[in-house]
Amino acid sequence: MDYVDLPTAKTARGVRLVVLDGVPSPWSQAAKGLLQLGDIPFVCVRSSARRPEAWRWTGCDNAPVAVYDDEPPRTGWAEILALAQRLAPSHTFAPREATDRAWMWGLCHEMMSERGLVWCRRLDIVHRSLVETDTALPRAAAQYLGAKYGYRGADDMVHVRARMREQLELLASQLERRRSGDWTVFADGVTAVDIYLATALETFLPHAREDYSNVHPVVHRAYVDGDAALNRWLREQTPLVEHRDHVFAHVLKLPISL
Ligand SMILES: N[C@@H](CCC(=O)N[C@@H](CS)C(=O)NCC(=O)O)C(=O)O
Repeated sequence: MDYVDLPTAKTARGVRLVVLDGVPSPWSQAAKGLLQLGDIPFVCVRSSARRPEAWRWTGCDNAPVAVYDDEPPRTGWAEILALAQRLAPSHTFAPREATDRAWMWGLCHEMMSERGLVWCRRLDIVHRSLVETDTALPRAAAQYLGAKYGYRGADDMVHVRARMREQLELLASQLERRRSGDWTVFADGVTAVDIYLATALETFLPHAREDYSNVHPVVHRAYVDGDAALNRWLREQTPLVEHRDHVFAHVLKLPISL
């Protein structure tokens, strides 16, 4: 996977993926993982609120965004996954059996969509940074993310955190019940849910600091910081942790790429 500057990306063909600069955001990391999984050639362009030139190109003020040839930019995780499916039809990004497939899309939605697991985790980090601890994100960054992604204060956080716990329990129980006979969630091999799940868990139980050599220590610490009881429970969820390690061994690779 190559990182290119914006003028190079604009004149290239194929998939250009605008990704978040400096932060291993689960949306951007998963989009790269899906394209790698399908052996789809692509280049990445870094972007952020401090480097918004690529956002002006895509017309979307966040990342990832996938631009394929002259087609309209794809700005949502589900659209990006559908593009990967189209460009690598021989790879099974979603189970072949319809009930499993519907279930997989549902699990992905519970992680990636608005108020999905990683959205809730972002609000959790914002709340921790603004109200509960001085070791998370700098105040200005937390205020920016909070205003942009629907932070509504302490009362709402009770619901957000309950939902986050419920979503983690759902994913853990899905792994317990899996029938694949292998480490993947479904019997069809590595599907999109495996990639999303590993990148989501990384925001709660990140790999060691050495594996985050490209990442600002503040971001790693924000991922490490969390509710003590939830983190204790998560560390006991061996199938979740082992699943994440398999995905990194087979697809995503360490150190974290940015
Ligand atoms: N619509 C996107 C949402 C992605 C998203 O929430 N991106 C955030 C990740 S933290 C982002 O780019 N944040 C940086 C910013 O808003 O400045 C998707 O579904 O892929």
